[in-house]
Amino acid sequence: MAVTLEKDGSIAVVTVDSPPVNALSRDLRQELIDAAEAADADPDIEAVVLMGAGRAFIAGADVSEFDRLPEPPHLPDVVARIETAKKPWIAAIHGAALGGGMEVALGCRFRIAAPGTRLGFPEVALGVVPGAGGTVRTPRLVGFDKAVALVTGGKPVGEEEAKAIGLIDAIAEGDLRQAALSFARAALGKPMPSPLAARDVAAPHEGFWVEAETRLAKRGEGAARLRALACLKRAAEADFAAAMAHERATFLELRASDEAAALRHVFFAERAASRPPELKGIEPRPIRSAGVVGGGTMGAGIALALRRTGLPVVLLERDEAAAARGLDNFRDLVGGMVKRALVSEPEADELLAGLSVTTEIRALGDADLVIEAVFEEIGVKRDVFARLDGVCRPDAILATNTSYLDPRRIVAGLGDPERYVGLHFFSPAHVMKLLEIVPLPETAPEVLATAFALAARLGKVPVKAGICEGFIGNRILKRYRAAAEDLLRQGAAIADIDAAMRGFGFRMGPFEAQDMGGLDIAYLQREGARAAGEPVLETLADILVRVGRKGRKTGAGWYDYAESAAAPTPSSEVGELLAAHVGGGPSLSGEAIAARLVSEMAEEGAAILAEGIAVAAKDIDLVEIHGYGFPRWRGGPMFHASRRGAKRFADDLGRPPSPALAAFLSAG
Ligand code: T1G
Repeated sequence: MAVTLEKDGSIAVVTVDSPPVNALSRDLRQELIDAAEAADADPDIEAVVLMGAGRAFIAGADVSEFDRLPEPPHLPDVVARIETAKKPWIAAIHGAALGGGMEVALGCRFRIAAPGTRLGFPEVALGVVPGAGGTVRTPRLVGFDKAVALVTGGKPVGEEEAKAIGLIDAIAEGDLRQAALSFARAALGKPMPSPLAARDVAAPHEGFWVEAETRLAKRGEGAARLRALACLKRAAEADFAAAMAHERATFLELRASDEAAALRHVFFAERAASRPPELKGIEPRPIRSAGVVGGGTMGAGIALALRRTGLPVVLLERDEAAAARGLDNFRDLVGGMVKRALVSEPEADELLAGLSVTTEIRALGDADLVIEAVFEEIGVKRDVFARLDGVCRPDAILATNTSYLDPRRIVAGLGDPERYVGLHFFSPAHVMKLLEIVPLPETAPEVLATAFALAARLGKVPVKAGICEGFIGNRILKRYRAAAEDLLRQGAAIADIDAAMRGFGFRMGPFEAQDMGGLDIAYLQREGARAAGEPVLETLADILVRVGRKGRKTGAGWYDYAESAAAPTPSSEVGELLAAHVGGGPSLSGEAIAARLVSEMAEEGAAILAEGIAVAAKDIDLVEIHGYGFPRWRGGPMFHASRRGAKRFADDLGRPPSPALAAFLSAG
């Protein structure tokens, strides 16, 4: 039994206990209805307090049921049964009341929440809309302005804000159960508010919906947000029953959509990635202090990411001038967060107070973890680790932030190999969620477990990557860029390729992204490899860098960035520079361009999977979504490929897929 009913005097306490988060599975929905029947049938019961056991009140519908047809009792019926119960129900909320959990709470006559509770409607993040009255009851409680923000924004609110907007009636002081029992007893002595279904709602001002729709359309993140707005609009125009019917039809339609399937795929992939099965039961080491070597953009970003978790950080640079620059870099990043109101001034002061910048490596002697983020050159990195070995505690974990070098070469022949690990952050490191964790063959399991625990503490999405050039993300990026240049060679225009990828859902296309980051970074890597005797093909980007076209920072890259121009402009110089290399191939539509480039990414992903560099296809999807801007609502290149299926791949690629990709596609 996941739902129990016990009595405290004349108040029934109905407790939902379905670990891990009381998701509203079919059985749980039936047991809630049974509890409402039992409470109504018991003449001694005057009111019902509804609580959740464990970490959350109710986390929402059971998302794992969404790949199957909906089974009765359906959640709207459960909510209606609670709402029409003879005895008033009081939702006693802790942890989280999200989606269907919030909708159940809206079916209750009152809502009381404990401090630290998150309440809201994350459905749009799953590609659906609330499906059990969220878009119809919420405006009746908090008005349309707040309801639109809650439902289309998808971001939960805390108990203070929930109380302020009227989503809850009270914040529990002390023990939630006792507070709810007292609240229930007090409520019985007062006039009972009408159920939300019976309340009218004032329509919003003229122009409200157009403004909201314009704002949401700019986000361009799939269809769910705009469809949720349409449900709220219906709730303003139609009666309760008609609005509920519209909402339910929209929910059922979206629940079956590719976008919702993609977002569910990512939802579960993120959770699986944070808990690799091979680390189950392995205790991470405690991290109470950290060091970062290198105060450049990456090092300062990593230091800030660590500081934001409250860790004291020692930032080491080679000399006073570099140390001063490192501190300035850190200050600039913190200042940027203050400007964006992500941290307050006092928090900014605290972030700075916990950072000490030094040129003395022995200052790292007591750090539990040290992350190297110096210049991407093997000799420079080896020197850093040789020195760290001499001063750090034997149980300190030493990590390299290298983005494509082989960590084994960096630390070969140095100290205890079990303590090294690759932690590849993405710039800006205090913002980007992806963290590629690259174990060496000798990395100790608890060192790896500590890396994953650190990722969770940093709020990052960790993905374990094997060792190859570029690990997972940069290896696919290299393939993506080469494929984009191939399309150039075949005659496609730079601006058309970028537009096609923005149309697919990327914030930027491959060429504008290179201009943003700088063409010279990859160019230097290629030149380094060529100098080391590796057979590295000439790229079209090489031609541009050699004439100084390094991107935005030089005012010219794949595009021209004239001061006067409002936006980057296609460059005639680039046309001349590349004229000898681009031919008049068949022109491709935007869809065909996107299909081609995403397929090339998927083909590289299939090779990465076949080589064991990635443990699972879903990990590759997480890397692309959280590290490279692949649209989340497309699910990632591997998910997208598996949904497109093998038969369309020959067309997309313009050639038969590789054996690895064909094998991946046939595995289904
Ligand atoms: N359904 C199924 N499983 C879920 C789940 C859910 N809603 N939420 C979490 N899990 C699993 C998760 O996969 C993981 O499994 C474990 O629980 C712990 O999750 C009709 C249509 C509540 C804030 O979107 O935000 O209601 O990996 O690691 O960090 O209108 O879980 O252990 O096997 O995230 O403590 C709307 C999603 C659904 C909330 C807790 N609800 N969940 O965080 O644990 S749609 C949501 C969360 C809906 C209605 C609509 C978080 C949490 P495993 P976790 P956590």
